[in-house]
Amino acid sequence: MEGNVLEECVLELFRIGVVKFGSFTLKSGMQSPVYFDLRIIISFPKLLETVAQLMWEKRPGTDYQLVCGVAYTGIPIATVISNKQDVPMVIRRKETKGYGTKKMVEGIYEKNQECLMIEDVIVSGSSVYETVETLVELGLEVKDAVVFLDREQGGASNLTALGINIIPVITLTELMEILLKHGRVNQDTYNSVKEFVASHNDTSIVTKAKISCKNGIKVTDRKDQTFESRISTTNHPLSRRLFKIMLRKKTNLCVAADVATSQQLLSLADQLGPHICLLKTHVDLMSDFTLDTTQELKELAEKHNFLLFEDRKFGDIGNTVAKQYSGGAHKVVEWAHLVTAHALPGPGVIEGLASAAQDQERGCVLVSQMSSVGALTSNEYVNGCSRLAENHTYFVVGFVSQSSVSGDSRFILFTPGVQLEKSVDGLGQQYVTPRAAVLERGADIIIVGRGITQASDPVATAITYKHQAFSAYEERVAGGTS
Ligand code: S5P
Repeated sequence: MEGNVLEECVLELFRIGVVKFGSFTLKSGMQSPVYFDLRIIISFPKLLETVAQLMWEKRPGTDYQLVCGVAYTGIPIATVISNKQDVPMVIRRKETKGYGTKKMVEGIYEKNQECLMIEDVIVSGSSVYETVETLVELGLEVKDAVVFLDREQGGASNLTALGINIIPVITLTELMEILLKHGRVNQDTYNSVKEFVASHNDTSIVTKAKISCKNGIKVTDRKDQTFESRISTTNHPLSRRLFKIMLRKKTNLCVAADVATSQQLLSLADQLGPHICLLKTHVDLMSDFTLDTTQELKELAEKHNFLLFEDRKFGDIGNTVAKQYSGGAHKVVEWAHLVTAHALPGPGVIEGLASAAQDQERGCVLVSQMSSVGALTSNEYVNGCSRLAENHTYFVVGFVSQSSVSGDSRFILFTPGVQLEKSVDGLGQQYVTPRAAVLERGADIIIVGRGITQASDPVATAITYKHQAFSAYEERVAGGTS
């Protein structure tokens, strides 16, 4: 009986346009071939009642004293359940009101009351978790969440790992089977959704307590782990070296030596060497840069214990970047430990660079976000970079970014656009302070160019940046950001 009601309900939801096929960007930035928009159900009161009834029948417990719908679509469903079953309801606001009682939760409740969560669709499970977190902070007991549709993208296992029992009325696969069986979709559409589900099931949740949960396994967020502990989690030898250098020299400063001559570069490298973990170059800015310069640069890097980072931003097909990296006038692969690369070409750019590196200890940093005004690095692009990195940890060391694009402690985040004062230059560069870069934007390493190279006393200025950035890192791992 329930099977028929469910099938009819799914067909009706399809008829009114709740299920859409095409190309959709989800809240997380993920691109999906299917979208489930249950919001419109408020325009179909009878169908809303059926959905609410199907969800209520799935409740695992017997004595809930409250129901709570996750904003927004969970709220009207929970309202119907509350009304029909005579169970009081609470609502958790998305933002605290700036006036009145400033309450996060509306409705009357008492500590230790058991509350059933109601949500329309889960992807990672983060919306459910955020709501549960607030209710639990107020002393309510929340163990069970009924969702109408589980998109099977890791949300259920993430929530289970965080102690929430998640019960879907239907999974995306089951929904697609019903639509296929009744001829509402063809086999190709069915297959494309199945493929999507199989390849996009590794979503994650980061909790307020900074525990993140990925693939159903709890892990502490990158930002809260010490460089020391990350030495053992990363599998890239250059990341391990960088962590060790940063700890030994107490510096997470990378200087961008964007100068015009080899002499200026070598002189900066020697003066600033004791205070940096990395020296970033754009050797194509110099007219006189030769392989002799690289020899001297390598000696200075040895002498002061820092790594060399050529910011070439490789961004072509694998075959081309492999030749650009190993050949040309600069033979970058022979002297630069790290290079930057754009993720735009896809995996080929990393594989091309890695093939040219052969067995030398080399790595790349993917440009995930840029510091310039109007950068086109959308959420989808950022997520794509993370997936590329996760699949190429043998070569990708981390990301150039402006926010905490990854909670994965194996990756190092490099943040440029840093000066002692928040400001802009005349060509779209935007600056934040070293403290903001580390504490608010999640940088592990700050990249500073003109703030140091054009200072009247570059060494003294580098020391100021070094102290500010490293103490912000120490504060962060000590729990200072919460
Ligand atoms: O988004 C970015 C990425 C990079 S690598 N924004 C940046 O500014 N960079 C580089 O960082 C840029 O090419 C330059 O070498 C350095 C910033 O220099 P500054 O003088 O503005 O501090």
